[in-house]
Amino acid sequence: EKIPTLAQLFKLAVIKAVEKPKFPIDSMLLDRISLFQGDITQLSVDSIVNAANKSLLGGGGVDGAIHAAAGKDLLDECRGLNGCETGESKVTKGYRLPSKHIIHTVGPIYSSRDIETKAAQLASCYRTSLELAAKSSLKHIAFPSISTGIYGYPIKDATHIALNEVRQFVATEPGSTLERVIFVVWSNKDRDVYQDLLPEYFPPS
Ligand code: AR6
Repeated sequence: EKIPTLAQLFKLAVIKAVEKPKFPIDSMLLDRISLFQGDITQLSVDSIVNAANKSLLGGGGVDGAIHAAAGKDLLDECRGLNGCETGESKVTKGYRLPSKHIIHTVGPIYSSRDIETKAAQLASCYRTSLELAAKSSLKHIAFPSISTGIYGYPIKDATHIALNEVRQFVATEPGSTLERVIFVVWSNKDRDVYQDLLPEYFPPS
């Protein structure tokens, strides 16, 4: 099966998710990587990642948006998961979201002390989410910028970690079902950071 181009994928996603797209779509692509600016809850893909907290029972930011869009059944399933450690990930169904699954991961709360531990935990969020998606035979995974909102991780540092982990995974798991990894940014500032750093990790061929 031919992998759709980025433009095709997002045209599809937007058409499926909303009648009239209300946000600009800014994307770039190298074979299996996309950058998407907009609301992650509007995407129609195999899995989206939730930047959750250890309780997995909802919160603000993207977590709040995902729970609001997915509905109460998501909270019910999350209650049965017994929380999640920092750097770990757990999967649920997508319920009322256009996407089929949600991979809940718990990023570190940033502090300038013990940066190495925070960096390892953030890398682990990306790695365990990718592993879970592959293990669940999912074709797409869409990541928000984990820990860079309420949890305060500096966007540039976090983006280096995100891109590095995804590159490692994509490069070393050729047999995985994952066809596409989508980085989702909300703000223009975060989009600019990703656009600057993406070519370092995924150089155009
Ligand atoms: N779509 C895409 N990205 C979004 C959306 C959205 N709908 N909403 C926000 N973002 P944050 P964290 C971006 O704070 O830093 C919750 O209370 C946002 O601009 O959601 O990991 C949890 O329960 C930022 O770039 O997650 C935890 O307690 C990124 O998503 C805590 O926040 C992540 O920001 C987790 O904090």
